Order: sequence, then structure tokens, then C-alpha cells
Amino acid sequence: MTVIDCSSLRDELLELASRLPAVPRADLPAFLEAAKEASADLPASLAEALDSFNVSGNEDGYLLLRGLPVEEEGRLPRTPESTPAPAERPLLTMEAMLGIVGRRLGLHTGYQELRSGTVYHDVYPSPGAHHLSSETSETLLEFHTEMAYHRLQPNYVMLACSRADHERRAATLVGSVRKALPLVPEGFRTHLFDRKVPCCVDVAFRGGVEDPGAIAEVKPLYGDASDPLLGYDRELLAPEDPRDVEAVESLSKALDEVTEAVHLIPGDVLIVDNFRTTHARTPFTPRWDGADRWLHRVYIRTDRFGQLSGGERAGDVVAFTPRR
Ligand SMILES: O=C(O)CCC(=O)C(=O)O
Ligand SMILES: [Fe+2]
Repeated sequence: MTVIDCSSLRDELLELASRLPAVPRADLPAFLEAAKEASADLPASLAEALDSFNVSGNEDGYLLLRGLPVEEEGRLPRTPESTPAPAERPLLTMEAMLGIVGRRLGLHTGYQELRSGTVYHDVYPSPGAHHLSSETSETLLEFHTEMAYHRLQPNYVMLACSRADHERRAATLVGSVRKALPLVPEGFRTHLFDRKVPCCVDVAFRGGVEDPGAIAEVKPLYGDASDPLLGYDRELLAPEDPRDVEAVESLSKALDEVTEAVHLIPGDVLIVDNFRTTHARTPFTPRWDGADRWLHRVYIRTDRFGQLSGGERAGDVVAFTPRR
């Protein structure tokens, strides 16, 4: 577990949060600009950990910041039941942390077809959610590299926790390619490297068509052959060639073997390296009492792996082009 205990930095971080506009959605670009300025004043130990993760990643494929400032339970609004959040909703401390830490790493990005192109997503359980949705609860949300099929795939998925589930049962699972690779037999590794495998897309990107099929192609392993990047989605990857099927199965098994479980609690920010991991969430039981599990999610792009071409700004909203 790669955990950074931030509890001793709480006052400094609260001071940085107090510099941000109180209603972030009123002018999100201005909010993200203020967050960028605040990120230059992050405590040195935290700033260094973030910068080094940004340059080289790590073995686990994630950083967990624990003990960040967060509202006490009684001071939080009810867990949302709809999306997107109202434009006038006041800034929550966890959203401030996603702003400041995210801007240290790169550019917050909205995805036009997803949640009306908003940049900050509430992640909460919803009755009758589609089985691929982050709004599921009683079922396992299977392993996925976030938008692996999207040309402008985010470099990081950041999840901040305002509320855990009542029983603290939900775990966010992370499978890291750096740990899994040694467990994949050489022949399969070579086969999957730079190999394009047919891939379906999430519901939001299906253009209103019920089942457009595998409209993208994703390389499960690519990049630097000695330290490859990962594109792995258990539900959407649709290999047809029997050798692809077998090799993807082998990779899948290796990822299961190295998986780490993170039980997010209030005050946590999880930074997932979305080019070197796949992630999932285990089942939990909502009570629909206004105090169910509540995360905040943002996507960050950086200049690594071709995700920026120059001139982009934090808060840009990008359109879908499938990887091919
Ligand atoms: O709920 C979680 O812990 C993770 C959900 C997820 O995969 C996401 O929001 O991207
Ligand atoms: Fe996800």
C-alpha cells in the first residue's frame, strides 16, 4: 500500500483550500486557476511525492493520500441522488483537495458525452444502475482502465471520499501492470505487446445506439517494452482471435493475483495511474438514508503518453474519438 499520511498537514491544506472560490461551478476555469496557484504552495513533502509519482509512477500504480481535511459527518450535505451537481453547490473540502492536488499533476478534463461534460463527478449509489456504471452498489464493478478506448484517455483518475459506505465494505481494487507482468508467461506478453484487440465502449459513448459492438481497438500492453503501459477492461475488451483470448486471460489472471484493495474513508484521495493499472469496486449495501457512500471524481490529463498536444487548459471538455 502506497499511503501518504497527511494528517499533520491538515491546517496548511485548509489554508490553501480557503484561497479557492466558494462556489466552484460558478466559474470553473477560474476555480481551477486558483487551484493551480494554491498547488504551488503545497507542503514540500506532499508536493515532492506528487511530482515524483507524476514523473515515474510507482509499483502499486496508485498513491493514497490519507488524513486530508474533510467536513465532519454532521456538516456534510446529504449524499446526492442525481447528477450533475447544482451549479450553486458550495465547495466541499474534498473537492478543494481534488482541485489543488489535481492541478499539481496536470489538467482537469471533462468528457463531453459523460455526465453532460462536467469536470467534477459525484459518485454515489443509485437504484437500478447499469452494471457498468459507477452508480452500482450491490454488484461488483469489474476491472476497467478508465476510458481505455478513448484517444484522450485520462492519465489519472482521482477519487476523493466524503463518506464511506455504512459497513465500510466497499473496496476500490487496483491491479498494477508493473506487479502483474512478471506473472504473465513470456509468450503471452510478447503476443499482447502492441496488439490491437477489439473493444466495446461505455454506454455514454455509444451515441444512443443500444449495442454498437466493438467500435474501438485497445492494446492491452504497449509503450516501452521493458516497462509497458496497460489497457485492460474485463467487460469491454472483446478478443476474438483464440490466441488473443488466451493471452488476455493470462493477463487477467495475473492482475487478479496482484490486486490491492483500498477501503476509502473520509479524508482520502486516491490517485490512480490510469496508464499502468486497472481498477474495480467490490459490492456494498446502500441504505438510501442520505448518508450512503459518496466519492468525488475528476480526470486529469498530463503531457505524458500523447494526451495533450499543446494549448489545452484545465477544465477543457473533449469529444470522443475511439482508439483504433
Ligand atoms: O467507487 C469506486 O471506488 C470506484 C468507482 C470507479 O471505478 C470510478 O468512479 O471510476
Ligand atoms: Fe473507474
